[in-house]
Amino acid sequence: MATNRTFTMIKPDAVEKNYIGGILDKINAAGFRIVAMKYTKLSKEEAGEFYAVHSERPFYGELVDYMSNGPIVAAILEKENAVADFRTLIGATNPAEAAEGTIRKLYAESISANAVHGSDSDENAAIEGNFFFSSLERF
Ligand code: IDP
Repeated sequence: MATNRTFTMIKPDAVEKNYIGGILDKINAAGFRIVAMKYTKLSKEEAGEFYAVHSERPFYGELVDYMSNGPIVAAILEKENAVADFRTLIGATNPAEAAEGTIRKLYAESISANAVHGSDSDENAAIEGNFFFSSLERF
């Protein structure tokens, strides 16, 4: 059964370009409620652990370097059908293929520096939210 929560990060490229406000605006306007949020920076080890599922992919090293290169915003979002609706809101992994009006179309610069993360399943949303937030930090 679908849960009503997903997990997102505003990635280092978007934080660097001062897109935090614009991206949060799109998230709220699409009907998501922010139930946990923090501004933080991943170490290389933490980024490697977060993306361990991709460790066999050819871009893993590049991804870990990029995600530990600068601060990020991590958040848990709530809305009915959160995982699927948020994937629609952010658009395709490659911004060149992302639909008009999606966050990646508006704010991403490349397939690797693609502005935002969005969980791809309810199970991963729970795992990823727990990676960043304790039960005391979500409302
Ligand atoms: P997703 O973030 O849209 O779910 P995934 O395939 O799960 O896409 O990949 C995770 C992340 O790895 C992407 O968001 C992107 O930052 C990076 N990535 C994916 N494919 C490539 C690639 O071909 N080259 C470089 N980085 C990539």
